[in-house]
Amino acid sequence: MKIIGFAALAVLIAGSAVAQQLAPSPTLDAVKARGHIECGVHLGLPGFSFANDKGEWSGLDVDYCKALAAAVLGDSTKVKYTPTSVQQRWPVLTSGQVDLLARNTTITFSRNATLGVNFQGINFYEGQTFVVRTKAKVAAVKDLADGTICVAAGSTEEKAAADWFRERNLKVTIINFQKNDDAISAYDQERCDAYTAGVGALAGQRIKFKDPAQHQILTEVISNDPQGPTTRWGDERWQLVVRWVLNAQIAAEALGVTSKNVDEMKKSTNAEVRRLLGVDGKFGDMMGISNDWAYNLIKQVGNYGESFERTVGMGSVLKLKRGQNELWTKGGLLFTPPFQ
Ligand SMILES: N[C@@H](CCC(=O)N[C@@H](CS)C(=O)NCC(=O)O)C(=O)O
Repeated sequence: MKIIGFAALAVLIAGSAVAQQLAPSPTLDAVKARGHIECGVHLGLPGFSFANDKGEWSGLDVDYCKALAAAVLGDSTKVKYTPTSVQQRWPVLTSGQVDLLARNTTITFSRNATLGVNFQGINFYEGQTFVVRTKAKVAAVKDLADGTICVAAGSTEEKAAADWFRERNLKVTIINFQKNDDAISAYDQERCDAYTAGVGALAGQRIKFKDPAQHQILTEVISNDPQGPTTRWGDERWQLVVRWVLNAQIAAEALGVTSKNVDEMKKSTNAEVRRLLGVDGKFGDMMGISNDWAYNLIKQVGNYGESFERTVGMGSVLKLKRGQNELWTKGGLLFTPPFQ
């Protein structure tokens, strides 16, 4: 009995030692070796991922890439941005050309099940709507029946618009464009009665119209489009890092940790704040990165709320309200699992 007891104990000890070994992560190794993150972003969507004329990228998704670089490499500037279209984004990710996508990408069942990609959380709750010409007197989506709608081919918006009109037995002509900018200019040249995209995306796209004042974004929303960082299948430890960097951005806001007070917060007595900032526990070690990972991203990029305000919120040209993208404690949907 005693011998079996010892044997069982030995197995247990060996088992826990194995559990503490880091699973291999070819992506994380490659990122560390090359010294920067390869981030797949949007072709150019103000507020989300947009390069100015100096080639400097900014936006909510770009901030996520920067946060990941700060967490993994200690420096938020160590990112190379690869613009990807609606169609190219999948092969660019699965071929290994980028380490992840952070570009207005909706989580859907069939993408998850068939494209070899995984979604690591939600950094923007988007909802689809339509932009129409003010002179057209379209008040509701149903008023577009018998009309023509321009949309980017291969987007969730293309499918959701078709579903919406079909379910209501309403006829509509949907024209899809391989290049989204062509869809926008076709609408702008009055070849379509409406252009459809997410509310947040449209707030950014609107800037591209010849005369933005002539257009109106409908308030009716026809879909839920949760979007977030996307990885390819395999390399679970890289997926872990991508997922928890997003969680850290959101948890920092929930815990009141900002880029301004993060040094002060290291003295906090709150157990979760202490673990998040690497004062207690070794959460970085568990992922194979520095224990300062979350401290670095908060210090250099800020928490989720700071990013939101600066890129798409009231401090930006888009002026989006937090809405669903607010913490659950303030009536929104943002929530993270505990840092425990
Ligand atoms: N949520 C959509 C977004 C797709 C998307 O990026 N659509 C448009 C509007 S925001 C776009 O600008 N595409 C850029 C392009 O490929 O030209 C999806 O995941 O399919």
